Amino acid sequence: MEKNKPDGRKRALITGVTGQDGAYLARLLLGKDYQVFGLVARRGSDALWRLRKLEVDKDVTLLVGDVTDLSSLLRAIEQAQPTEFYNLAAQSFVDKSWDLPSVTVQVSGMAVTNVLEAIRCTDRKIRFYQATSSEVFGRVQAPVQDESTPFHPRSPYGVAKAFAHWMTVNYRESHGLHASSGILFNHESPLRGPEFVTRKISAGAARIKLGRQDRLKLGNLDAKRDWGFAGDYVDAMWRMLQQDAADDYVVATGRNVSVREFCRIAFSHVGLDYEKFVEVDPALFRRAEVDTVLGSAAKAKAKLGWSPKTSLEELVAMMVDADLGRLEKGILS
Ligand code: NDP
Ligand code: GDR
Repeated sequence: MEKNKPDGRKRALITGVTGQDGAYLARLLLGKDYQVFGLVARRGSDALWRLRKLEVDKDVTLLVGDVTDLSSLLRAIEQAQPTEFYNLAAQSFVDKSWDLPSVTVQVSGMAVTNVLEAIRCTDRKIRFYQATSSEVFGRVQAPVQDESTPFHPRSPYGVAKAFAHWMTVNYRESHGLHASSGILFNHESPLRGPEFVTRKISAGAARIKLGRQDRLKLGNLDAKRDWGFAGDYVDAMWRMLQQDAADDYVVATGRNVSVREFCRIAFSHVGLDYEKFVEVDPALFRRAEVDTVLGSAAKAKAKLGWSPKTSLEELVAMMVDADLGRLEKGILS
C-alpha cells in the first residue's frame, strides 16, 4: 500500500477529531505538514466549531465513520492510507458513564478492538496511538502514579479505558503493532466541553463577572486533579509515534490542586472571591469519586523529551479570558 503522497507528506487519521484534543492535534500535525484526515460521525449540530476556532476546518479531510462500525473504519483507512492513527474517539464524560454504561464501554473500550483489527487487517505498519486516561488509576494505589501503578478504575468510563489500554498493549505484544497507550491526566483549554468542571468554572466566573449569573453550583470541591493544557498534551501524543519502539507513557504536570483551588484561581483572575459565589450541590456528587490523582511524567520527559509548557495559572487565565470574550461577543449566553 502506498504510504505517503508523491510529495512525501506523512498522513494521519484522527478519530474524535471534532473534540478538544482532536482539534489541537489536527493543528499540530498540519503545522508539521501532515495530511490530516478526521473520522466524523456528524452527530452534533455544529460539530466543527473547534476546528473552525483553530482555523484548520478547511485543511482537515473529513471522512464519515464511527469507531463502533468496523466497516467504516476499514473504508476510512483505505481512503486516508494513514502512516499514523490517533484514536481519540470516546464518550469522555465520566459522570455520564454511569447513565450510559453500555454505550461508554462500547465507544471508549470495545471499539478500540475495531480500530486495532482494522489496522491489523489492512496495514500493520500504521503507527497507533490510544487515548488512555488517568481515570484507570481511580482509587489510587500509589501517592504518585506512573506507568507501573496498578489500575483501580471507579467508573464505567475508567473500566472501558483500562480495557482499551490493555488491548493496545496486547496488539503490540501479540501482533507486533506499533501501538502506544498515552495515559493522560486531565487536560483543559478554552475548547473544553461545557460539562467538565474547569470549563463550568471558567464560564461561571466570566458570567458572574459580567453580571449574567449570580451563583455557580458545583459538586465535590475537594477532589484533586493534575490539570494541564491540551495544547501541550497533543505534542506528547505525536512524540510517542515518532519513537522507534511503541510504549506506554504517563503524561501529567506533576502538580495537583483541588476543584476549590481551581475556583479560587479562576475567580481571583477577574477580581472576585469564589466563596461568595460558589455553592455546593450534593446532587452533583459522583456515585464513586476519584478523590485525587497526581502523575509522574518522568518517563515521557526522559524518552520523549516532553514536559508541560503551560502553568495552571496560565491555563485558567486563558480559559476565563476566552469565556469573557465569548460572552462579550454573544457567542456564549
Ligand atoms: P471530547 O469529548 O472533547 O471528544 C471526543 C470525540 O470523540 C468527539 O469528537 C466525539 O464526536 C468523538 N466520538 C464520540 N463517539 C464516537 C464514535 N462512536 N465514533 C467516532 N467518534 C466518536 O474528548 P477530549 O478531546 O477531551 O479527549 C480525547 C480523548 O482523550 C478521549 O478518548 C478521552 O477519553 C481521552 N482523554 C481525555 C482527557 C482530557 O482530560 N481531556 C484525559 C485523558 C484521556 P461527537 O462530538 O460527534 O460525539
Ligand atoms: P474528570 O473531569 O471526571 O476528571 O474526567 P471533570 O471535569 O468532569 O471532573 C473533575 C472533578 O471535578 C468534580 N466536580 C465536578 N465535575 C463536573 N463535571 N461538574 C461539576 O459540577 C463538578 N463539581 C465537582 C468531579 O466530581 C471530579 O472529581 C476528565 C475527562 O476529560 C475524562 O475523559 C478524562 O479521561 C479524565 O479527565 C482524565
